[in-house]
Amino acid sequence: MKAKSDIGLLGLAVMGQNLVLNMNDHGYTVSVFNRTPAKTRAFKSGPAAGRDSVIAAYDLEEFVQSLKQPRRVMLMVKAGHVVDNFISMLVPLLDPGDIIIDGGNSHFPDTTRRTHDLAQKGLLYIGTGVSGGEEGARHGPSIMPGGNKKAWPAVRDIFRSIAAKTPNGEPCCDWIGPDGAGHYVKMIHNGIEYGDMQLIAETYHLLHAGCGVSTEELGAVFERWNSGELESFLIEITAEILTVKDTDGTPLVEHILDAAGQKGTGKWTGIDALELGVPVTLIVEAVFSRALSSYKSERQEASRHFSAPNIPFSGSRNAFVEKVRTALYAAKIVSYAQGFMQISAAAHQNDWKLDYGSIARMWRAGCIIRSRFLGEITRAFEDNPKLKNLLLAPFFADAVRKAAPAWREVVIEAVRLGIPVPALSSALAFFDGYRSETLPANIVQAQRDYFGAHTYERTDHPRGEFFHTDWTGTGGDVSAGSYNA
Ligand code: 2AM
Repeated sequence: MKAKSDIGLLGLAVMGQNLVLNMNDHGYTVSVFNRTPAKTRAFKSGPAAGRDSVIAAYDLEEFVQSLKQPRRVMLMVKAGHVVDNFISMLVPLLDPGDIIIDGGNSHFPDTTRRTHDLAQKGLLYIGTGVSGGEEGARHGPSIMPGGNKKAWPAVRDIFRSIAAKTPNGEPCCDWIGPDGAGHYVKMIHNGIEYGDMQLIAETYHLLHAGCGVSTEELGAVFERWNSGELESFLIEITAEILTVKDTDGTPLVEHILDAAGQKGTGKWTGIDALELGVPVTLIVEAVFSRALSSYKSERQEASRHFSAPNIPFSGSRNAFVEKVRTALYAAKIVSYAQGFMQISAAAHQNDWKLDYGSIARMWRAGCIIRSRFLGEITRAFEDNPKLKNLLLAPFFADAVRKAAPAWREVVIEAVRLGIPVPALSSALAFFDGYRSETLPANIVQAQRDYFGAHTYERTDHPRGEFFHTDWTGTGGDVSAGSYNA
């Protein structure tokens, strides 16, 4: 067969199928292959029917041979060993300079390993985050590629043409960085998504269960919020979700069991944050909130032992709704500030040079966390590429300063009513910690030195000088080794 396809896509689950159709819509000839041939057949005669430039292959060698050189093979298969298996089957069929792209939800250390292993074999590897679900894949996802930069010129045009576009028309796809940087940024995206979802859920809970605002009214509230600074895909779909009725005419959400599932990218973000020592409290709270929700039967039992404080909400509901909106906005700023702190720490650790403004631009459209707010984040990093923390950017500093009083009131009210707001309140605790010149870590250091001779630094001596005290008069003056977390 004469090689004629611009790219080959391997893995025809719905994301893979939709990416093929999207690429084909943009003028690219695409070869397709799937482990189960029946799915390839069904795709070719179904969604891809009538598309001569979608070429079905039923043999891996035939698939590879159908591609123009340098060959571009994109894997859209289950993350984990399936990716490694396909890579090892592809390697003997490819030539030096050919490119393998993994567009699945791979864990970034795997992508780093594969990039290096394949470079040794003369092959170029890209691990790319693809976000936006089925709809995004079909009509414009956010694409976050990283790995071997030598491969970028060969895939740049395809990726940027199929990617979502910002309101200014810029593609939500650019080169992220080496190794697993693309999958890393996708992982943080998913972690932030957990945080955003949890924050929205908390505002719903507080206003509904705490203040008695009906689900229908809340649908209208979220719709209103979506026309302001909170404008985002997640607020938009929440507004819509709240209006959907069950067969009996009552809101469907009120019949959905309150036990949240998770696939693991939020957990990866949390584990990585702990490894790096970055206080990404909000994402971790969101992961733990899902975990706590899954203790449904135990919670039912506990609810019989402990009742909520019997203090009804008093005050103006409308005014409180606006305060909750403000609190949500402030907490969201903290969440993104934490997410970028984590990306920055990883960049430092791995020696990646990342463009934070460009990352925010890639999330501006196409993906689940797309929002108006991300445009401001891009602007903040463009105004000051050396920005230490998003919270210190004038725009966000000003926004948080203005929001803080309402945010505090909301958390106080939630605590008073007994409505859990772990993300809203931990974001506030983080903010108060971050803005405090003095924290009680002196006590922690004294305790560590007392029981373990871990030493401490002094406020009246230069950093790096360590002291040990014989606190009880009975210890020695030998100190233990220490490190700063
Ligand atoms: P399938 O259609 O043959 O199941 C998403 O699940 C994609 O990954 C599908 O294309 C699926 O192929 C593929 N996949 C999942 N597990 C696989 C495995 N163990 N080996 C090969 N392909 C697999």
